[in-house]
Amino acid sequence: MKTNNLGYPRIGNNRELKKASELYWAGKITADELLEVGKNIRAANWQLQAKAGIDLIPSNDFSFYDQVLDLTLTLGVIPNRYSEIAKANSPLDLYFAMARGSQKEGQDVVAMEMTKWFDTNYHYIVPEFTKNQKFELFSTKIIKEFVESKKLGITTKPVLIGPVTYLLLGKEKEADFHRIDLIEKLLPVYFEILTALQNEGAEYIQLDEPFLALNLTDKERNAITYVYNEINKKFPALKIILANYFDCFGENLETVLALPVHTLHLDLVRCSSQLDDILDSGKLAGNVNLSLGVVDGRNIWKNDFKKSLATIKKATDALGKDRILIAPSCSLIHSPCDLDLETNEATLTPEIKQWLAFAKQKIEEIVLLQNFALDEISLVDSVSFQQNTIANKNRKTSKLIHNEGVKNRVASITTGDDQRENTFAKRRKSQIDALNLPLFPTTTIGSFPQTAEIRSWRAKFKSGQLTQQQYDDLLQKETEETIRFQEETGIDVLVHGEFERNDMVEYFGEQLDGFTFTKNGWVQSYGSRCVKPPVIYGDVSRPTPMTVKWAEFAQSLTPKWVKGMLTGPVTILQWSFVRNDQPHSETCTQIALAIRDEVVDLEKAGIKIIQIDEPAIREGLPLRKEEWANYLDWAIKAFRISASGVKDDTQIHTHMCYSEFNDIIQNIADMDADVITIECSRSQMELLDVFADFKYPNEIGPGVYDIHSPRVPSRNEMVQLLEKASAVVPVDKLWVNPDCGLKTRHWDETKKALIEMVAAAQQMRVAVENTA
Ligand code: THG
Ligand code: ZN
Repeated sequence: MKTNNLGYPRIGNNRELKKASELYWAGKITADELLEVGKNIRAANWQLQAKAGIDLIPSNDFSFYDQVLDLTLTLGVIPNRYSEIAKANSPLDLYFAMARGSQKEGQDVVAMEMTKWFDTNYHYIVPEFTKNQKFELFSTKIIKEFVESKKLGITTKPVLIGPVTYLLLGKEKEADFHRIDLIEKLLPVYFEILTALQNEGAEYIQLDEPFLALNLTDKERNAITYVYNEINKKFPALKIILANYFDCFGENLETVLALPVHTLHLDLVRCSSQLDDILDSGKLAGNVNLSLGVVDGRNIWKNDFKKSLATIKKATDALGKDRILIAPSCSLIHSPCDLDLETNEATLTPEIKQWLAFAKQKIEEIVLLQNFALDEISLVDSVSFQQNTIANKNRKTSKLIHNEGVKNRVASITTGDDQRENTFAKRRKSQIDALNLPLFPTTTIGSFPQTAEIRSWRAKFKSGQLTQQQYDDLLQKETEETIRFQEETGIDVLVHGEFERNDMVEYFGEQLDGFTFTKNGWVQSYGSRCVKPPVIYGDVSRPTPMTVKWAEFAQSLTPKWVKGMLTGPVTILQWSFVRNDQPHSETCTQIALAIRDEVVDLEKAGIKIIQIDEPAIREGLPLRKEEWANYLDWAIKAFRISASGVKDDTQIHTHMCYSEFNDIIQNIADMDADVITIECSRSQMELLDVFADFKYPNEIGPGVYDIHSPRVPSRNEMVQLLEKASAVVPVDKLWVNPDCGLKTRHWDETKKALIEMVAAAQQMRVAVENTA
């Protein structure tokens, strides 16, 4: 029996990688200094796992930006628009230009698209394929990192995304072909990589194929069979671990069971029935091992040893101990680094802390489970086992968790609670009269730059160096300046800027009962950007209004409309660590009621336009289609409950990013928001076609520029995008806004871009008036 880890967080215990990357991009440290930070993190991670007793320690799980982009560079899948940059720069700078775009003289190029990694809050850079796509071994990162680990005396298990999943993660940039057809051209480069690794002494290779958790076409499934048979033919001695995670194999199981691989990894957290399915099928070949993903890689709850040991026993009874590996359910990049760093008992009480495990603790759990399963430590004598049993029992019975008032309110929701009083057509008339907005109304998604200065105020306030009054004064000044900037720029619907907020989910979590939060529980979201998800441990309620004070203050400064800004229930749920002792639907409904109260309070305070962001609705969609209807039913209902307490002439907006809407457009329409703003610019308004084809009934603001890149767009680019949009959406239903919030941008870029954006909207108004 071996212990097997699938991936370890690469951001560093104190976000060293984030800090170094951002310094490098700002020109403040050299490439060598950045590379050194990466090397130190890798060494620390390998050594931690080796010391803990992990047998199969991953390498190539490190990345300076994203593991999919790493593979894109490895395979030489470099879109043509970067060819000048490739000639003139180091591979590292080429890599960052692909991730972030570039605005250097003569190298003005947009970034590659970014999208959600399955149903997580991690984002990857989308590979772009052409019909005659060539593949070549362009970067040898994976081989170098393997050699680097060997030099430290640790023979690691290189990890890479499998060829089928790699192709499916990408998109076609030309018509008339499907990317899966590239498989035969792609495979030889994988062979080159495997050959090099084998020559360097690699014994195990982990190939991640999480697309096996999705509904595949026959062609895609056949590609799996083809790939793993070819690999086995060429590399009979390599021990291939085929990793699937985030859901069951489903109807792909039969295909998977016929594959000549060394080990299958199962996510038994997301799909607890998988082990029985495999054992009962009797179709597992006698030489295939199982890696049991029993420790949740995506949540922060302590493992339940009793339960895991029962699962492990079932597997060892059937297959023998030698054929079993103990593992986390998926890579630990979705977990924060180390619970030991949470030393502030005021934020995370000892009672709650005893229920939790972060990446380092999960590694320890995996080794303990192995020891228990091998009878190397007797359960009765083990303090760790006793503590684990007690912690899990305490959590079930804790008074912190249950609130009868909340449970009763959820139980008494009736039909009508999730419906606005009148139809959109009726509401629209009232809103046109009440709001008096021009054609192509301009707005932003909510946040304005969170400068280092603002973050430093918050840090000082939290550590007691600033009083509440001093902190509020600083924030008020910043808010007022932002209102003035928007007025001067001619934006129609203003926002207050969200300077009081750390993160759009964390901020609400901090104010809601049933939530707690960490000091250092960072998880990578994309590139250098991290989030610190709140922990939902109990029944959720809103003790007092959360945003009304700031919305009211901002509205008092200006005669223009100021939008109230809230995060929706599904997104709060999706971007938190959620309790696993009741259905997500129940928790989500509790949050929806809290947000509903806030919406009603904003309306009472005179706020006429209220945005309830739901960027995570799409990512929460189950991976397997069979489960979609149930999810969409409760998720859409939760949004509607949050939005339906207001009068006709209060305008409800929502916002979504990186979403593929094709398959859920009906459900998005069912949300019945008066206005939806969506990410659109990186895909050149491609996304909007779905809304157009569907004849989406309500108003839409397709993002006209990409805020994830520091590049400032030109007025013309935005006019062109708006013209594209006008061709498919009635002009009186179009809004003009950036793709997303501006909190990651600097003020100079933001100002330039918004001035251009307003000019673009004005140009569109003139054009429409001239044709009228
Ligand atoms: N919050 C949360 N999840 C998200 C987003 C968010 N997922 C999708 C999308 N937005 C991802 N984008 C971002 C954008 C900015 C940041 C994180 C994710 C960000 N993080 C700060 C950083 O890394 O410097 C840290 C935040 C802080 O200082 O409090 O800016 O918006 N939950
Ligand atoms: Zn967004």
